[in-house]
Amino acid sequence: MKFIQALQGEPVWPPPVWLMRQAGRYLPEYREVRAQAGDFISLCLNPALAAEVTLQPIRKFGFDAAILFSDILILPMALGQGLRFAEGEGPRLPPLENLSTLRLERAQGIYAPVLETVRRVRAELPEKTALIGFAGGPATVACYMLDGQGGGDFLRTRKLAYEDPGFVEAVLDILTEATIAYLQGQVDAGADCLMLFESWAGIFPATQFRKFVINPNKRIVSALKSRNPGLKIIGFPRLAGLMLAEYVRESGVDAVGLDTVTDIRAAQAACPENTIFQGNLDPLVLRLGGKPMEDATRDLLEAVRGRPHIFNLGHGITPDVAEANVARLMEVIRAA
Ligand code: 1CP
Repeated sequence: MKFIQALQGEPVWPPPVWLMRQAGRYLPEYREVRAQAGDFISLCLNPALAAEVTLQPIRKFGFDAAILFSDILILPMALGQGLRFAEGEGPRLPPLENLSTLRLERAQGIYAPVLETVRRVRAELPEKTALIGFAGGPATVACYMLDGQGGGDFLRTRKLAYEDPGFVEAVLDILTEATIAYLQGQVDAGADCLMLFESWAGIFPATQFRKFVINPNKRIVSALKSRNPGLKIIGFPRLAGLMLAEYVRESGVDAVGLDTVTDIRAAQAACPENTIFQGNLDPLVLRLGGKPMEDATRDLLEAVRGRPHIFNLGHGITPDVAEANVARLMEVIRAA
């Protein structure tokens, strides 16, 4: 697997590639299965359909890795928090008031279908294609649990971080334990490596970033690595800014996803010598295609030549992307 070789530090060339949200609404075959499933949560909890949409982009574009089709909010749902996806608006949860709502011991039974999806996908994937299991980072998942919706403001979470840090830390503790068990379940079911999505890491000031982002990520990484020798874990502390290097040093992740705004050369200079990066093409150039996409892709390839790297976007692919642009992107990378 080229993807795992790169994570082991081999400068595989051209670099292995996958795209965040590679299964999704830009694909007509995804929209068809999504309609068949009814709603998004039913799709996530239907192993046959979730496995199908995980495999669709691999068949069409030959990415080097598949990512389990699920969502970071399946875990809080499994812990007992209500969850629905408002059409066109994203997730809604009843903002968490009380820890006693959360039931760690019941979660496994509720997310069991997701682990079955992992088993099915691994059985059907080509041997050379890696399967990425994932969870949200505890801080990011807590943002949705405490505010009840996404978008990036998370005012209640940010206020609680000052006014009732004990409550926030107790939520993070529960999430950290639950995430370790959930990700271990994915490894046991056949995931070849793992990714932790800390998509909202960048909303916290430095002292809170250390407590709420770095510490829980470090606990998850060390628990999983000690139980699974050789397991590779990718972190994605989005919008971490100058906290990126500390995150990489302290968390113990093997590779780090870069968001769109981060200059990869600056990240290379700031992080430890052997850091492996994943990213970070602007999702907008994938939508634009043509010269903007090809120039930006070649620039990024130039910046990573001779190093182990995992080619990806800086954030998820948007539903308005033309499939032909994705196919062309693959040609440009493979011709590097
Ligand atoms: O209408 C639809 O079909 C639902 C759109 C959708 C999809 C395709 C959502 C709702 N989630 C997903 C799948 C998903 N989410 C995957 C699957 C695999 C793949 O990448 O192909 C993954 C890994 C995620 C992870 C996820 N969910 C993150 C972290 C990555 C990121 O985008 O930063 C986050 C923040 C979520 C929450 C979420 N789920 C869905 C939406 C629209 C959102 C974001 C809400 C917000 O704006 O805050």
